[in-house]
Amino acid sequence: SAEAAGTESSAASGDTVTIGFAQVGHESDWRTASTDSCLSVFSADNGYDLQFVDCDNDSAVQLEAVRGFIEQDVDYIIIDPIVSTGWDTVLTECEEAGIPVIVIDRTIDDSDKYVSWVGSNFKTEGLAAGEWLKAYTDAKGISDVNVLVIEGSTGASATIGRTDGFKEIADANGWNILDSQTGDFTQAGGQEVMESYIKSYEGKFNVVVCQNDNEAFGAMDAMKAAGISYGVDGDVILVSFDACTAGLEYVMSGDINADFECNPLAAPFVEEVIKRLQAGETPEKEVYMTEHWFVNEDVLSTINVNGEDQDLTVVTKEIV
Ligand code: GYE
Repeated sequence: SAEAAGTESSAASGDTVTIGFAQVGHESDWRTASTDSCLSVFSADNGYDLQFVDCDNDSAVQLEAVRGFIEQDVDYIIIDPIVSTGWDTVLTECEEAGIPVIVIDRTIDDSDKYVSWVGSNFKTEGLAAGEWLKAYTDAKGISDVNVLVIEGSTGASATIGRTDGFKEIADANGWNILDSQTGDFTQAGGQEVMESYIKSYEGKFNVVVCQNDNEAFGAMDAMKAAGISYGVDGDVILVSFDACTAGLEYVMSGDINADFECNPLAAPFVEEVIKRLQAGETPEKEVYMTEHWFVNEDVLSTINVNGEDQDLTVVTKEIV
């Protein structure tokens, strides 16, 4: 396009910076927050021309979007990789075109042909959920721990990390993971998986771990419909990840026992990376964002994760 043709000199001279962003999709509240953050930081008012593509959780669409950005000769490409593999070829194409790639949120396993990654440590989130559950069940005198896991989208590094971290603690403590199936990070997926779990395991489980809040909302609907109580006053301990606003409200009401935050607001950090590149500097290869862990009950104030004591934030009154 005419606009794209002018980008090389305009970026250098401080005029409009053109960015292509290949977003995962629109599956969750977390995703909406991530998209909103990018749209507001990389706005026309701030001097950006943002080409935004919602890839609808389809890896083929995402690769095509990146190739489209190369064709438009954008100044920078931002990718939130739906899956962690299959990236080396297209990232080589970006490199050959001289377009710096910034990866956000989910990670890439099979290539390091990007300048920076900004996101969270998903394995630490999974470990934290496990350490919290260990301390909580100990404190409550629950020795028989029977867990159902509702996983995120298959092949996503967020799913892989949360699964690995939690499983490490589960194995170390001899917990019984009855089943672990994908709910695709959606509310409908969480509900569907929970409905089928209830058919197979009713009366046999006392913990449900959902790998994001939207799945937890769906799981709550399924348990409610089946007359199964959950949360701080219920029979089933409910653990979630993301800590989006609605998730925290459920922590506050006691429906979700513990929620492990994943920060969706990467865009300001990405802008820093871009500013450094614009200035001819080398940005950090990895940027980790700060996160908190939220619980309803004051049973524990800290948990030890990766050898360090970390605070838990108790949410019993409006803090969101
Ligand atoms: O947890 C989930 C979203 O990649 C960390 O994707 C992200 C995950 C997030 O759909 O809600």
